Amino acid sequence: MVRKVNRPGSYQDSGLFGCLGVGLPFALSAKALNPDQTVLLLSGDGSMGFNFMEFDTAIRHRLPVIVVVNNDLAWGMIKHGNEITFGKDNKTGSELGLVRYDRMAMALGGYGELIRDPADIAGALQRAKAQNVPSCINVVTDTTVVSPGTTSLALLFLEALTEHKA
Ligand SMILES: Cc1ncc(C[n+]2csc(CCOP(=O)(O)OP(=O)(O)O)c2C)c(N)n1
Repeated sequence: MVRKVNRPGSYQDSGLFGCLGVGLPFALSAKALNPDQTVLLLSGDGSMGFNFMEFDTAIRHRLPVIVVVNNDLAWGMIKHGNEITFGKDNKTGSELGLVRYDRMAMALGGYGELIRDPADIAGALQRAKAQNVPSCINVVTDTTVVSPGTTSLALLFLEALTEHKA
């Protein structure tokens, strides 16, 4: 994949292996380098759990990034991939329940909101920006939506599995 970088110091890459959890550390370095710009991180709920304590780093270093969690209550890619490959009942260990990252942000001294209605997202973002502290907008999303990337990967895997069995 070719990516266009518009100016020096404006691109971060975690490498080839889809390294979950890099979002928050990357957002902090982006904010440290660009203090006058708004830095917004979009993260999965599972990914958020990897390095959430970096929220404390954000508070200590006064790096007011805004984190939006797409909270589908699961390791979504794994859950949906397993359902496609092994059938609807096979989602062992991939459901996370509702983790209150918004409250965790507040407990550390940041700002947080739990959002269930998409109509409330814009207002929450404005409030987070006005607070000017690290913020977490925890958005509960539709747990049934499957990413097209997940579907194609799972179908490839299923094909390989079927060929192996044949
Ligand atoms: C460090 C690391 N561990 C495990 C994986 C395997 N993995 C790929 S996608 C995924 C689930 C991600 O869940 P979430 O962040 O909630 O995003 P969603 O798929 O629900 O959008 C996992 C565990 C990975 N890519 N990187």
